[in-house]
Amino acid sequence: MRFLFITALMLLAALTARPSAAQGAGRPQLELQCVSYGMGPMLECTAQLKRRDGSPLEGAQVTLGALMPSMPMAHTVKPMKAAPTGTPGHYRATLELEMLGVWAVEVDISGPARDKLARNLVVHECKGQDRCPATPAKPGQR
Ligand SMILES: [Cu+2]
Repeated sequence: MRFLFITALMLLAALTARPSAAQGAGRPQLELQCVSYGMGPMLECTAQLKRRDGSPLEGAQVTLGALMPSMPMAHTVKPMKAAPTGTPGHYRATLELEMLGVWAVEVDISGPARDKLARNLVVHECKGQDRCPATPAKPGQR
């Protein structure tokens, strides 16, 4: 009986320890800021990546891509390798989109962390020399 109890305790400890251990290695946190400009339109995005502990995720290989959730297969936007900006954990690339509207921008991360994250953004028309921030799409907005 005592043996069973100890086994159960150890099992419980293993189960509860698992999530925090996974979080330590865990998924990076992404903040994605994009601006559109010009014809295309072009979309310049800066992915700001942090580890779970809040420190910048440096030395990662980051690739940005985009697709239109409402038009699967309709677009073939070339994925672009994002370059470090000089600010730790920040990576930037410019995508050539084919139309305005809601785009899912995908952030592919490898190196110290491996993950694929995406954000749905509304890419607005931007006239002349302006640069216009892409805004978060509402849930279900396409
Ligand atoms: Cu489209």
